[in-house]
Parts: sequence; structure tokens; C-alpha cells
Amino acid sequence: MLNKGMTEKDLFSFFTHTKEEDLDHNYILSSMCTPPHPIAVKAHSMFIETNLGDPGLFPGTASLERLLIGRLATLFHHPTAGGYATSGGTESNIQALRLAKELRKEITTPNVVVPESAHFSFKKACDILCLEMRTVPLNNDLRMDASKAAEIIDKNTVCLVGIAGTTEYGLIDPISELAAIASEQDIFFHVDAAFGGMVIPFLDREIRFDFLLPGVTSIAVDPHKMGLSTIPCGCLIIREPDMLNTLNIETPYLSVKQEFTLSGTRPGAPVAGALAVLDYFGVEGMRAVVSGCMQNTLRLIDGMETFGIQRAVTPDVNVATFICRDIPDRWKVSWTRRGHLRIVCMPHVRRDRIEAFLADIGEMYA
Ligand code: 0PR
Repeated sequence: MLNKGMTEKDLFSFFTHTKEEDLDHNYILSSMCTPPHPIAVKAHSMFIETNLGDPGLFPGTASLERLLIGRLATLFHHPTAGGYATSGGTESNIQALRLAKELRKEITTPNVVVPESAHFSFKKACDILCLEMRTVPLNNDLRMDASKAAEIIDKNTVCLVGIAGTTEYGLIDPISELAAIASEQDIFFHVDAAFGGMVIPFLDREIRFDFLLPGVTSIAVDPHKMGLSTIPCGCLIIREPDMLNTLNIETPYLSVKQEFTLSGTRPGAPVAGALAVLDYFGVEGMRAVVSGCMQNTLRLIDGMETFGIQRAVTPDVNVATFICRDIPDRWKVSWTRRGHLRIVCMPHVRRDRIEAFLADIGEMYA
């Protein structure tokens, strides 16, 4: 630590220079986050000091968390569902698995069944919770093979996981089939919709992935991805709110005497940010955001194919992947484990950015 403090001017001049080292969002095509909407920033700033870890001190902010969970529960067709705001998909997935394990604590060698395409947060969750992670191979279309999942499930399976909007290919697993298997075998079924949860409800095409399917027990959804909120804001939504109390531990000196969350101190600011965006846009506004991202995804795929760069799959959400070896240097893209070029058409990736990228690619491949 510095012995003598800096002036505000020197400090912020240092921060300004340092921030300039960050990449320019105009060239970021690899991220599942996007600059927050100004409405989210305004709400975030207003609640900057709030701590949902001690909700009795911030009853107003805590009521915003309940509103946010209620909005998402209704969006996912089960208004009485419960849940809470997490730090993102990783925490939501850890907590879903922790809950599933706790509900079946008589099982001494528990396993969870996840698709090969599962986000790496499930590996972290299984490590922490000492769960065996059983991986289900994908079909040719890169979606989870539900019949193989049924074969891999056994009497020690505490949780089945499906992905609604895979990280790498933007695909939705056969959630209806998986939900039916989970119902039949009475297994906790967690849907990881960290990315897709803020996209699928707003698509023109209706795709069932939520509590309308009786087998779905919990859903992870991240407002800090397609929900345009500030970071960090994820949500874990549980069909039966009381289930979460299974995770309660004593917190004797807080304003509440028990808590089921993973983090202790939890920021209220991004929760206000997430709710602000949902209420400012409404369903119609969110449909417009998602529709723009989907149109850009299709335009990108179309444009790439005119240069002979084929799509790897036709995505369900705004993630485009290609059979392509190289791209111009200044663009920040990512590459999947199978070696495909991956571009996430987030809200900041506007049409003019897609056209600029296509123009650069055109020069390289024409
Ligand atoms: N589940 C799914 C389906 C995800 O795609 C992700 C993250 C998670 C869970 C975990 O969410 P948190 O990272 O919020 O804990 N998907 C992105 C990824 O790993 C996250 C990301 C976002 C990565 C922005 C890079 C980036 O610039 O690719």
C-alpha cells in the first residue's frame, strides 16, 4: 500500500490509462456479456451500498430482489416459483447441485448427469460438492442425446442437467424429453439457461424449456448476459420456493437468522439494475432486443456463407459458429473445443459491426 495517498487527479489519470488497455467493445465478438443499459447503470449507482447478505438492514432492496425473482418466475410460466440473485451462472449451477445433493442425502455415492456441452461451472460444482460428474455424449446436431442420458442415470443420480442455450454453439438441449425422463424417474432436473433464459422467452418461435414442463425443478438465468444488467447478476429460480430452505444454515447475529445463499455479502446494486432493465423494456422491449440480435446472427451466417465459410450448426440463440481457420487480427473472437470459430451476437454487436467484420473477412477470403 502507498504510504501517502495520491491525488484524485493522479489516481483517475492512472485509471484512465489502464482502462485504455481493455479491448474496444466494437471489436469484441467473443463475449456473453455486453455493456449494461444506461438504465441499469443508473439503478445500480442508486443502490451501490446495499448488501442483500443482511436483508433486514435493506428491506427495500430485498423487496426488489423478490420482484426480480417474481418477474422471472412469471416469465418462466410459474409465478409462485422462488429463488434468489446469485453472482452468475456458476453460483446458480453450484447451488442447484448443492440443493439436489442435499435433498437426496441418503445417497452415499451421488452422481449428476450433464451433457458433454455443459459449461465448465459444472466441473467446479462437482469438485466442490464431491459429486461424480457423468457426461452424456451429444447427438450429431450437438444437442444432448436424451436416450443416452436415460441410460446413464442410475439409482445414485441426484441431478439431471440440460442446457437451454449452450455456451459454445447456442443450442437448446431436448428439454421436454429430459423433463419427461426426470419426472418419470423422480430426479431433480436443473436447466442451465444462464444465457438462453433471457433470449428464448422473447423469440418468435416458441420453445419449451421452463416450468411449463412439469419435470423442470430449477432454472439458472443470468441478467448480466442478455439481460443488459450490470455485472454480477445471475438468478437461480426454483419451482418450489420452500425447497431452498433445505440449504439453510444458522446466521445468529444477522438481521435474518438463517440463509440458504452461497455468498454472504451480496450486492443489491446489480439486482436493481436487472429489475430496472426488465421493467423499462417490458416484454415488447426485450423482444425487440432479442429480435435484433437474432437478425444479426442470421445476417452474419448468411454473409459468411457467401464467402464459402460454412456454419458449424444452425443455432437456436444468438451464437454463430463456423468452419473457419483464420480471421483478421483486430477482431476478438473465440474458438470452440471442436475448433470452430465462435461469435456471440450480443446487443453491442450491432449491424454495422457485423457488416464491418464481414467486409474484413471478405478481403481475407475473397
Ligand atoms: N452456464 C452457461 C450456459 C454459460 O454460458 C455460462 C458462462 C455459465 C453457466 C457461467 O456463468 P458465469 O460466468 O456468469 O458464472 N458463459 C460465458 C463463458 O464462459 C461467460 C463469459 C462471459 C465468458 C463473458 C467470457 C466473457 O467475455 O463463455
